[in-house]
Amino acid sequence: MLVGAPVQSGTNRLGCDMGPSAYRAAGLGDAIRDLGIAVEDAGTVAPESFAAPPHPNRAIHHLAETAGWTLALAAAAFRHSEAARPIFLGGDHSLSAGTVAGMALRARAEGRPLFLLWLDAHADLHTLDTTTSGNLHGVPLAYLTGRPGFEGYFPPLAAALDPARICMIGLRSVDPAERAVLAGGGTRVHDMRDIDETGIVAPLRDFLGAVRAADGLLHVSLDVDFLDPGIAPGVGTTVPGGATFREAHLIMELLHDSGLVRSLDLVELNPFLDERGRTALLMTDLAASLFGRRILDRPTRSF
Ligand code: NNH
Ligand code: MN
Ligand code: MN
Ligand code: MN
Repeated sequence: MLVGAPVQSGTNRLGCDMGPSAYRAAGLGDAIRDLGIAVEDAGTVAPESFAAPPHPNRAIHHLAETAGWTLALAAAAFRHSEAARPIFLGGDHSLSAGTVAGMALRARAEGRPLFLLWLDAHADLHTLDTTTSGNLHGVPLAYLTGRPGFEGYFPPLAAALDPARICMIGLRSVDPAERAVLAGGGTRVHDMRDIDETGIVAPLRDFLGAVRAADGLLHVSLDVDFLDPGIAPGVGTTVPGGATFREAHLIMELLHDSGLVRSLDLVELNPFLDERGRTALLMTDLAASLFGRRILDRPTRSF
């Protein structure tokens, strides 16, 4: 199920709202249909209205609008995950505050724990009080894990995520306030140095093993800037030293083989900054790998 989430309010680089159109133009629906999977397009979500008071942190912009998207996307994620595996076409990363909140409700309805794989150069762990950029694509994980300071400004969180059920891979730009939170432990954190040293397979296999052992439901949030800017230029926050083409595909292939993924965010694509659609096409191919496209048939390994 494709769900358009043209969220733009979480960043000041305009263009993310064109993301859903770019994925449709890149043929995402057909790429997955070609794998023998029925794909419906649920169209595009619209934000709810949300009355947020002005926040004392004057750097913050578009707070009420982002909170309204969070409300709408949580409902959409819950609804579209009942009988299908939704792919949320972003849209900047603030949209995950909504999609993951909705998936947490879905997990609770099924009596299973929600696990989250966060593929990103950034930790997105700022609170409304610590963000200095004021860009709310930098806060979804703080909101989702129930860190303080969101009350009254964002929709109340029905089910906060346990940090121990989050795995981050790809980090290479972490702000001091986020570093302090990560140092507190709990979350599985693999920065690019870890990946250089151990490769991508070992940490992912460990995490998938934990998801399987807990009979968990897995949501994957893929930020374009997880990828190296040399292969994925269509994003506002490029950071050198990102995942390679094969590292990214291998993650998707292993995720497919695990059979554990229930929902996927494709976030931060900025078609205005892309080169002839190559980033949209790469993200489309990565989604296809996650849904089962493979180079050769091989026995499925389980985790
Ligand atoms: N940490 C920075 C901020 O809060 C950058 C966040 N930007 C992202 N996150 N693209 O994935 O402004
Ligand atoms: Mn604006
Ligand atoms: Mn992000
Ligand atoms: Mn990022």
